[in-house]
Amino acid sequence: MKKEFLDLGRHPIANAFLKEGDFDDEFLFDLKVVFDTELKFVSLKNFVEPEKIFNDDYPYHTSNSFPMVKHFKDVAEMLKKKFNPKEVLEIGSNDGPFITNFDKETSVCVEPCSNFSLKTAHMGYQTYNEFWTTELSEKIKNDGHVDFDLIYAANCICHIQDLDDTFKAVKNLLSKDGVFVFEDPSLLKILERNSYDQIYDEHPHIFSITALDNILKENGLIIFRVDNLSVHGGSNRIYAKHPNIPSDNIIEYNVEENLQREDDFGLNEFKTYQDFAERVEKSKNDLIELLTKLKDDGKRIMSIGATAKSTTVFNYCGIGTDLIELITDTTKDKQGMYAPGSHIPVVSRESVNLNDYDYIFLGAWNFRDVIVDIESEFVENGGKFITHVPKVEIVN
Ligand code: JHZ
Repeated sequence: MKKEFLDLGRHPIANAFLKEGDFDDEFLFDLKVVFDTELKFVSLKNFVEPEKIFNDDYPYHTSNSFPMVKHFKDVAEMLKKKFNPKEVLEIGSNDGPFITNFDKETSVCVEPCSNFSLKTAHMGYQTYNEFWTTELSEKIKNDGHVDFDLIYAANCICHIQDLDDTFKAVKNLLSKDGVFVFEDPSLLKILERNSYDQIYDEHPHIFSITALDNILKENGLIIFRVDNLSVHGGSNRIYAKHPNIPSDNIIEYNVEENLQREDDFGLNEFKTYQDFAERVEKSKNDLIELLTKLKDDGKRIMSIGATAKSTTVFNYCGIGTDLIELITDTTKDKQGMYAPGSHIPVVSRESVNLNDYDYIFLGAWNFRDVIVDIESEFVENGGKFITHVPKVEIVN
């Protein structure tokens, strides 16, 4: 049974940046969140058609979140060492920061956004410009790729609505003792840190290990290891395989530890989600109060990082140019555009003199240390940052 616990109001597509003339035609939907009391699973109540989100204009280039390039290089090295995979498949390869660490001849990419699939194809990787489905897995098989020793996906599986089909497709292409490794934001971390801004159209599901354990088992795969990661404000890397492989039947203790930690926090209880909803509302009120007060005191506020997350914050809190004048972002495809829903202009970092501003809201709070470090001159000149995670506060 699915029970609703959070209503964040009307929202646009989190990465659908707009040109000025397009404001009136903006697509909006009700962003509500439900808890499945049987599978212990958190999902959006209303899914948005994937083609509306992941298309040729999709602007999130993983490589622009530049600390992530090192992250994916490190993951690739670790996986090579640990599993020595011969054939590798990446689902949701984006602009290639993971797959480029593997041989072109033995690697395959799947990527529905053609701006990215063309990129990895140009680099020489066989790339399927399609959504991940069992149908596609059959096609890949028919093309001669029978088995993959490593199937990897980062910030992608929680973007797919039909998880049964997703895991069936994985099972179809995973070699007998192959590993399926995927990382996505952690539900536990979101609840602990009150980072409700991980909730948006691109994330139809928000994963706990508990829910994944249930769903993967139902689809004939088992989790044998979990890594807790700090990226994206707290993510989990799940390692799954076919069950009953005699050569390696060990389920590492950290799976049980993670399940226990989630149970101890209350992830299996509906009340925990109701409490979270109350904290989310408080965060909204605190942020509006702080920004309004600063503005009334004549302060100027901008934001760094035109993130999907900040689309949720600005639309849920009703923040527009009255409170935040502009957003800088390193992504060329976002620059010169307007943020979804809030219509705050997005510009390049180079076009702004930060010293004209008193406060910077951290739209990319997950890169707080990197950004504060890069913008040390702003801090030396008395500028301050604002974050809302884990609570609304002025930092530095
Ligand atoms: P970042 C995206 O979410 C969408 P977002 C997606 N759904 C998902 O799951 C996660 O990623 C993983 C810019 N930037 O990574 C670059 C600066 O301007 O937090 C990016 O546009 N200056 C796939 O959008 C944005 O901020 C900087 O110094 O919430 C960061 O986006 C740095 C470091 C980044 O993901």
